[in-house]
Amino acid sequence: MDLLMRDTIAACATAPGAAGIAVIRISGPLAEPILNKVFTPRASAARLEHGRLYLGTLHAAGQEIDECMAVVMRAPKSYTRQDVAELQLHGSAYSVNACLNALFAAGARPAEPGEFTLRAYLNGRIDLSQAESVMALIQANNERAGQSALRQLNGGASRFVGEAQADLLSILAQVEAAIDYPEEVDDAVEDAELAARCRALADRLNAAAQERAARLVRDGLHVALLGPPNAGKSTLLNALLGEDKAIVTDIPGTTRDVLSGTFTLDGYSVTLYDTAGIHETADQIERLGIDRTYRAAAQADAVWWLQDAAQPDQEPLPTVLTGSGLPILKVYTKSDRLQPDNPRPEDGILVSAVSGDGLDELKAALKRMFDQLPDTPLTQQRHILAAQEAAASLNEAADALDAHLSQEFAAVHLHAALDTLGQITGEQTDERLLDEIFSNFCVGK
Ligand SMILES: Nc1nc2c(ncn2[C@@H]2O[C@H](COP(=O)(O)OP(=O)(O)OP(=O)(O)O)[C@@H](O)[C@H]2O)c(=O)[nH]1
Ligand SMILES: [Mg+2]
Repeated sequence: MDLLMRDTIAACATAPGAAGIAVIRISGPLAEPILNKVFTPRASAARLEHGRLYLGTLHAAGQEIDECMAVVMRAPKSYTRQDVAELQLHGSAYSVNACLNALFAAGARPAEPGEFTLRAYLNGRIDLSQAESVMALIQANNERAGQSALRQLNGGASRFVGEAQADLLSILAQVEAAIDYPEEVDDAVEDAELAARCRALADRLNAAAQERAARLVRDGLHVALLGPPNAGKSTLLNALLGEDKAIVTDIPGTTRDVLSGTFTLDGYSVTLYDTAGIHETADQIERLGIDRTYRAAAQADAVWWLQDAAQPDQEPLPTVLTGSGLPILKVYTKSDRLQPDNPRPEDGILVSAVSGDGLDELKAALKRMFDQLPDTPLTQQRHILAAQEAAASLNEAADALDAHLSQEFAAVHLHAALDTLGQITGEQTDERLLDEIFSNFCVGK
């Protein structure tokens, strides 16, 4: 990993494949001279103006490659805070490769994944949590995930961490004052008060580190559709997805493999898993399918137990499910086939994938799961783990204070908490961590 940033790097920032345009980025001290070697603006200009788009030609070794647009953004007013040049050319593999080769021949080197954003971070334009939010924003596939990444890009996580650090520093100052001037403080009163402040801050960090909420915002809700064969699992999956995804027949045991599909509800993404019907069977393939059903359930956030409303107790709800702690919703299917004198099940939702009855109720049940989610300032796994670790150190500091050990013990734990919080925004970091974070980026970002 290049932390010195003396090289000039170049990469295609748009996705590969035929497209209207592709954007190629160049960043580094030689960005402008390298651009000038491959690009000639149509209107002659002594020097390209900052931030202005020029139409011109792209050429290499005397041969024209493409007609394109180019812009120069001079340091520090650029994404990386270095000199940056961008080319917009036609999005063909030919144009992009020819352009990149021309840039490399002119002195640029290929950028590593995330290297532009790494430079923005190293130059202090954004902190580490903001750099990670760039990646989250690129990967967001639903409104909630996008909005949460944007809040983080605007410094949401950094602000929260900054406030926690300020609080922690004020506790630490008091602890260190007690170490330095023991004669001036009443130890017992002071210890109890400091311990309470440590615990309150630990609680705040733990409340912000809601793994489940963060994952649901990022990846959406995962619901496994389980039930006896022919209950109508595949039909319901198709109805909710609005597409003919799973095979439906009146033969029990149609579905063998787990099949999934995703739809968007109220800005959140919901992934449904259609599974093999659960029952006693000697059929080897079906048995393997049922094993997969249980594995899908174990990884889901909730299970819908589907049964034919006309014969609800055909297969008992498996005890492994009831004992799993997963939220289970009973769904009674094929309501369109119920006769007026049939009893209506009351401990679940009655639906018909054929008439569409009850589907809104199912969606409302999903929305309720989202509505219960707390609004958390931390949405990335790495930040959540760091916040939990800092909270644990704070509680250890509080324990030491409560036990009236020398305040130096508390100070050690408080310093550890401070370091851990600093990892979120990147004040405390090492090359390994940066490597791990930025290697997950795409090239060109
Ligand atoms: N009338 C009516 N028939 C339905 C409804 N849902 C499913 N069916 C029928 O019930 C039969 C079984 O449906 P599937 O969706 O294949 O059931 P499954 O639970 O996926 O079954 P397996 O994959 O075998 O476990 C098919 O003939 C469907 O057309 C419904 O809401 N109303
Ligand atoms: Mg099926």
